[in-house]
Amino acid sequence: MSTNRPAGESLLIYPPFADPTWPYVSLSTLKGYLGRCGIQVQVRDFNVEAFSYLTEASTIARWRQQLTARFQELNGRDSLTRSEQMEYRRVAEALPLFQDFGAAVGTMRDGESFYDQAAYAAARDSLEDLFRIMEAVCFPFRFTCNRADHLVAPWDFQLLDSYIAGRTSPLDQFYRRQLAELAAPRFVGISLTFVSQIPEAFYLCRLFREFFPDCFLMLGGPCVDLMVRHGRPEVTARILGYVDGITMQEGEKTLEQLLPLLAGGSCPDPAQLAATANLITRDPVSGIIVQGPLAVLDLAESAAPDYSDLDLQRYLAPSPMLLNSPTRGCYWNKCSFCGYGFNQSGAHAYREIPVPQAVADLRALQQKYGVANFYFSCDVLSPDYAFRLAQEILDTGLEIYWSTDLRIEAAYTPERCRLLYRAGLRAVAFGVESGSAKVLRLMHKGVTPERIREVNRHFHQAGISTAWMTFLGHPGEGFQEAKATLDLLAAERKVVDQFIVGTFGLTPGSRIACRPEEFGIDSISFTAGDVFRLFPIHSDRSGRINANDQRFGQLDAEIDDLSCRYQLDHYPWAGAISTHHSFLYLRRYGQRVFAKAWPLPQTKKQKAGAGKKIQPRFPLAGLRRREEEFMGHYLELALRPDPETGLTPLCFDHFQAALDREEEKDRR
Ligand code: B12
Ligand code: SF4
Repeated sequence: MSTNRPAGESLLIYPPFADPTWPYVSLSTLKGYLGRCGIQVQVRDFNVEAFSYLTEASTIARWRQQLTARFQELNGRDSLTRSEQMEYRRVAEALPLFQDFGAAVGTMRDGESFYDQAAYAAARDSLEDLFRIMEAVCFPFRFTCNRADHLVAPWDFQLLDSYIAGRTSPLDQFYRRQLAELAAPRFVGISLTFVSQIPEAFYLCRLFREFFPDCFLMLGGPCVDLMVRHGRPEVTARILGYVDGITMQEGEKTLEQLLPLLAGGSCPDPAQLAATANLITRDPVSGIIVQGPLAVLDLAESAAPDYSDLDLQRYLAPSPMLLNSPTRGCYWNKCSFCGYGFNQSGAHAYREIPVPQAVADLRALQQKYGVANFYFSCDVLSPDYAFRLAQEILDTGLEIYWSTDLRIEAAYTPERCRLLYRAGLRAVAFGVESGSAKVLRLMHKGVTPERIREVNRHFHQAGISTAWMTFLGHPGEGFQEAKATLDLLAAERKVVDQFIVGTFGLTPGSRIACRPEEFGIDSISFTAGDVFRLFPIHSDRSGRINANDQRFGQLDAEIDDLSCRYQLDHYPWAGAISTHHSFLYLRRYGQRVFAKAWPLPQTKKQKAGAGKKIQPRFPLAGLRRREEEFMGHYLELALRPDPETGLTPLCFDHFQAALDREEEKDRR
């Protein structure tokens, strides 16, 4: 940290890769609050700006040239190393996918073609093709709207350093262009919300440090909070090698206290930093890492999010929809598998923005940005709060449409659900989790299958689209219990408008992770590369279904049977739960729009290879098979815990060594 700071702007940056269909809420929420305190900050959504760069004709032309050259080079060889084989297949498969991506973006933003299901599906497929091209360009890294990872190794500092030093990011040029145009900022805060933002967040930290060595650089957001809270002991110090400070939990009080300390180019006394709420810094003299006192925001002090720095037309949707968080935390906070938000700290309890203030915020957002659609971006609303909010919306004549997550509660009677509908609620997502009474008890979910069925019907019959989020494999779940979930879904199919059947994943900080023995979990381990401890691996003796169980196939078949009756998709597309696109489709075509298959997209892609046939010298199907076999064997070894360290060996280095051994074998 330098003692000579520029007196420029304070920037808050939202990095790729995340959903480009609407602006995320965290930084605009901070800007709204700080504005109320008289502190100016500028928000930049690099995620959506990057999407424009990625679909620009010049970017695509450059990549096409690059991949064509690479293909010719590899295709001219007599043999390829194992890694080259993997790259070659991706390059050869990507070359025919070049097309006019601007047209796909145009469809997503167009008020007519967006709602043409076949045109929409074609545009969505085009954008997925773009990600496949990026996978070839950036091999061995992969990117989508909610993924940015290595072929197999989790992000650790070694992998991050090599990604950054190799200037591997597909956005390197874009970032350099943006940073070159900036006047030296005095403060840059980067939000690390999702795992899929890890590489670009750290990439940006390094670039900002290179361009503006004197600015105060900081990371905040739920993902970095998780990394520091659960990561290996050295993680905090290593992150502080990238930035001057890390904000844990909420950022309002941190920035309210920190930014005035940086005003006018002054350099804060380390003692002042150490006393700043929720802030982690390193004392420059002693090198000791210090954390400021915990601060929890009283939501009566909050302000409406301020989206004024963002160009809402830029997002991938025909009309804007805004996120707003009238509550924080969860009033239930008992579910066994959940480490949601920051509830586990105990200090971050369920809080609500007073109803009149929340409705005034919504009205202000509607007037300022001309939006009708809102997503209430919260863990949950309590029923009482939801009813009061709905009544206030009606009483004050606010005309909005909204979507949110709610808990299944007896309070949601038919009459109350009709009230919510009249107040604009059009889509709700429930954490149903299981259809088995036994598993729901194990989960401490506080609901029964009967209650789920009843409450869901009340919402559905009121005209509100209902989405069920379920998963299989909770510790203690056997075949019968897993089947009960699918049976419940099948039985209620006519009144369930969207669903997802996920697989249990152990969440750091959850009750199961903290008290594994209570749930029959034998051991919890991590891969050697997972220094942030984001992906615990567990083994249990509780009769859980596993892939070797023949009945597993039966469950898969049931899921397939259910899914083919719906039009489901992954984030952020129409068909996924709680996405902007899904909400627009639900509003246009009604509750059941995803409860039937859509027409197939017309194949109107303009293939790049047109006229120029690509003739792979090495058979692509054979290469795919070899890669799958290699990965299968590799992962079997790489995910086996070492009895001494308790870690499984998977990490970037270990994978590279396995590749080298394979190449050695091939040479012999
Ligand atoms: C609503 C929600 C969603 C919505 C909307 C998300 C969207 N638009 O992209 C939906 C349902 C679509 C969703 C989906 C997913 N979500 Co979600 N979601 C949430 C939830 C419940 C609320 C988010 C919110 O609005 N909070 C309110 C705002 C004001 O708080 P905030 O964002 O945390 O910001 C505050 C602080 O973090 C801090 N801060 C943030 N950035 C910065 C930066 C600086 C510089 C500073 C100083 C401070 C600071 O200050 C802010 C104000 O106090 C959170 C849990 C939670 N309680 O936060 C999970 C959460 C964000 N989701 C999570 C996940 C994993 C996902 C999914 C990947 C799930 C999946 N497997 O598919 C998807 C990915 C979607 C995507 N975008 O790609 C994780 C993210 C962490 C992680 N492990 O990656 C969270 C934290 C839940 C968890 N603990 O696991 N999600
Ligand atoms: S799963 Fe939902 S209801 Fe359960 S504790 Fe987590 S946020 Fe609350």
